[in-house]
Amino acid sequence: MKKTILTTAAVLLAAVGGIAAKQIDIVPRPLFMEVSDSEEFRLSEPLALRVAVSELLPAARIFAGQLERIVSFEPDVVCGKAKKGAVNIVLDRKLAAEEYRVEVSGQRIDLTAGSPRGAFHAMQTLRQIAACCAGEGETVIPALRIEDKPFFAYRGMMLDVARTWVDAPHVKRYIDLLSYHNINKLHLHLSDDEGWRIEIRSHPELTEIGGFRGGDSPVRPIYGKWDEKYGGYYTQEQMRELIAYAAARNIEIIPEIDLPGHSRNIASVHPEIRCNYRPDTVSTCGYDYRSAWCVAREENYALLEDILGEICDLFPSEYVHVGGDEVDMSQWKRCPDCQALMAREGMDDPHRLEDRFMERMSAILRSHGKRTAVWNEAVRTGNLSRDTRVHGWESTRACLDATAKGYPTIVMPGEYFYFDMRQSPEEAGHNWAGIFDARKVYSFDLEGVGFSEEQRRHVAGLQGAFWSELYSAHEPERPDYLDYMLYPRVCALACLAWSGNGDGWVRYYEELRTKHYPRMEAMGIRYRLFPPRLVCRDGVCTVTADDGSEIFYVRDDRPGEEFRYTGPVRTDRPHLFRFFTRRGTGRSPYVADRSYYRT
Ligand code: TNX
Repeated sequence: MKKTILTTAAVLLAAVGGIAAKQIDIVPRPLFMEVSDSEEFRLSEPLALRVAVSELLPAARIFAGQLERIVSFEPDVVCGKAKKGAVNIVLDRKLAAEEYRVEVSGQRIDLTAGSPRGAFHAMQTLRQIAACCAGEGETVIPALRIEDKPFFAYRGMMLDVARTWVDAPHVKRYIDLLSYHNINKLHLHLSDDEGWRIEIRSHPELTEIGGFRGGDSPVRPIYGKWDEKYGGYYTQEQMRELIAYAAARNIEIIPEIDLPGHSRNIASVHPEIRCNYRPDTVSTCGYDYRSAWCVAREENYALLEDILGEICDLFPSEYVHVGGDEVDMSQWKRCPDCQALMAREGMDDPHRLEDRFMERMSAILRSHGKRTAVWNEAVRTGNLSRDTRVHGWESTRACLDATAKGYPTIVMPGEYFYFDMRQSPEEAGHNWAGIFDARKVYSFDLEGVGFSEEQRRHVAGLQGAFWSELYSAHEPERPDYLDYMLYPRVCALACLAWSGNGDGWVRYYEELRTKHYPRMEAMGIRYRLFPPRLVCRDGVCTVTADDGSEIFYVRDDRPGEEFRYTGPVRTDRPHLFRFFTRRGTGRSPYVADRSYYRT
């Protein structure tokens, strides 16, 4: 996880060509950076971004739009040979896929990358350089050389759009923000017990009915949405657009259809896919809560072929995720058909049924030219083929187990990377995997938690997750819930996955406060602040804010009133004090955090 930084990237420049000294800060810090004050390049009109191949056009156009906001004119984007006076973007296949170089001289700027994905990073680095060098008048960039590449090829985030519906414009914003953080995979959890979110043209009922719960839907209401029919879904057309939108920002969307458990939604629409027995529904007011596909029912595989066939055609990703988590096997134990199948095949454990089911999913995916990704439970027996990619979520132990068995593994244990967990005991969120903030995310160390060198070779990357059960419940009172849960935890994950945590927390925390907070504020991200720090001695507490901002408090004996904190408080008061900080931008005031602390 540690990486050598050859040269400090934050270089304080001497006055360049009469311009005041500027500091060039690239986040995350590149592997190598050298700045020279001998020459400079002016970003002045007219300016061309010259791309060597047309594949680079979409990302170059996005970059041109970003530059316009910095230099106040829009550069032309053209396809053609590198030239003097231009920003040239070329590919050099000798570099690794996401490896890139930025070279600025007095005559030209050259961005060189191993693939369009690397070129995207080169452009984003130049965007950051331009932003650092911008001021009154022309933007002047000193001669420099940067070499960079990421630590992990897979740097992901999972978003659960099944429990809480997140529409396409919001997913685009989510992609924009992730892309700024060099996250390159978006794992979309498209189906679960509570929702089916992707159109399947051969079975329109899956979304027309299963995309909505409550009201007259056969799918029960849940998660704060009790009184309304609630939901939505992406048409294939919309999803194609999202895929292209993400790809232009170097993000690959990896779809997940969660099987054979977590399937109550599709089972409510197609009850015949369930096991062959009548469940007792008296205690559940007539609702059939069974959530697993019957493994023995042959017709199920035709429906699954229809679904996965369309998913494979729609998504260009190499992998399709088919779930495999938290299967309630008691349904298979009660099913005469599943039992007969087990007896016929000499299986003594229902986990073999899951193996069987997953093997058939893999066969479908393979026939469509795809590879299989699953949650860690699916490889507990170790029977699935070793080209299956495992998402280790339950614990660090589960990730250790998957890598020990030789599976390529995405490391995302809940206790470090589940951003639906609460960030302090007083705040909103789940806590089954722990209570943690960005500091813990940043501290993750493969070696430190016990991965051997051999196991580390099987780690394909890191991923954070946001599960959305609580989102729909919190959304009405807190529309910024998603930002608040994700940021700055995503910043810490992104840093970890791109350049490691070798700097240590103290330095990274400084970077967060001085660089990421203002950046996120400018981007309109409603990030969480660390709660005020409370230091109590001899019954007197002093409170300080993470970013030096003002502190407010409420008292339980005077509800509805907010007070400005001005000095120490005594702990022997009969009241409960709750302290919080608040950040506002001039344009759009918002409360970034209301983390309560008791004295
Ligand atoms: C576990 S992670 C789940 C999800 C929940 C999540 C809540 C996984 C594969 N299953 O169904 O939403 O915990 O943190």
